[in-house]
Amino acid sequence: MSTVQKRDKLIKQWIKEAAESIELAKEESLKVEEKSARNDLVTNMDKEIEEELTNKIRAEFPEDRICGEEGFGDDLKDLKGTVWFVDPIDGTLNYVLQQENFAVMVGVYEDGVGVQGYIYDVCKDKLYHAIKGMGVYCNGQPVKSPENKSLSAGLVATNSQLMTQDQFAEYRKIAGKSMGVRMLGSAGLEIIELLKGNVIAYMASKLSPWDIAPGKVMIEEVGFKVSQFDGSEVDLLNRNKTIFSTVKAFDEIVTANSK
Ligand code: 2AM
Ligand code: CA
Ligand code: CA
Ligand code: CA
Repeated sequence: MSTVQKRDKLIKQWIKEAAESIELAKEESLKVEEKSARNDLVTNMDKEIEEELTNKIRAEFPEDRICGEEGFGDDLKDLKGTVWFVDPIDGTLNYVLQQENFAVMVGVYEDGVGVQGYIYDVCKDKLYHAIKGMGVYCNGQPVKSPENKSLSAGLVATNSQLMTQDQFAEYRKIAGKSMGVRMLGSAGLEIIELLKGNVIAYMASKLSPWDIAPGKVMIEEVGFKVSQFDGSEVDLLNRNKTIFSTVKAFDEIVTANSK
């Protein structure tokens, strides 16, 4: 079995185990803390799942390094070798307020190149994954490639800050050229919407490496684009203003932005 195949089997198993922990925790009361703001939350489950995942990765792949949201990973200064990106619960605010619309996400990169990406919609029991060069799958079934639609032909997904902060007024104009705006509150699930062809772009003002890395593998696998707002490459060591989109909409969004 190749290393990629071994990782694939284990990641799928570990993600399902994480979901089981989340299911079991439904019976207990969540411990919720604020991070950078009153709407930036972390729960005991975010921490427990990241700790479990990082322990499992380290036991099987001791040479690899980990970039995780809740601090159980390594302090990365570069992307050399094999790097795992772990977001234990993507959409924590949804997890706390809605008990749905959140995902467990894992990405694996080799020397900065995305090799494997996994996004598990826990409540819908849908595990999306991509292995570079092998297509995108949902629960093991190939996902049909989404259509390359233009900005004016589809819906645009975004995050709350783009809608509420004046510094992003330009993006509201771009969204205004689309058929309409949609917002789910989970970067991973927005990326799945793009893969399914339900939206033609997802624009978010402040995404971290673990928000971007798993979905980037999938979006690039279907030939779509991932970049910073100005069209430059995303930096997986820092936060990014990020666009995920069809090729047609990408050109329109970046051109509108550089005017
Ligand atoms: P999280 O739930 O893992 O923190 C919400 O718009 C989306 O943006 C979620 O995917 C969320 O991931 C992500 N996000 C990134 N930075 C955030 C922040 N500072 N506060 C809230 N959500 C953030
Ligand atoms: Ca968070
Ligand atoms: Ca996240
Ligand atoms: Ca998270």
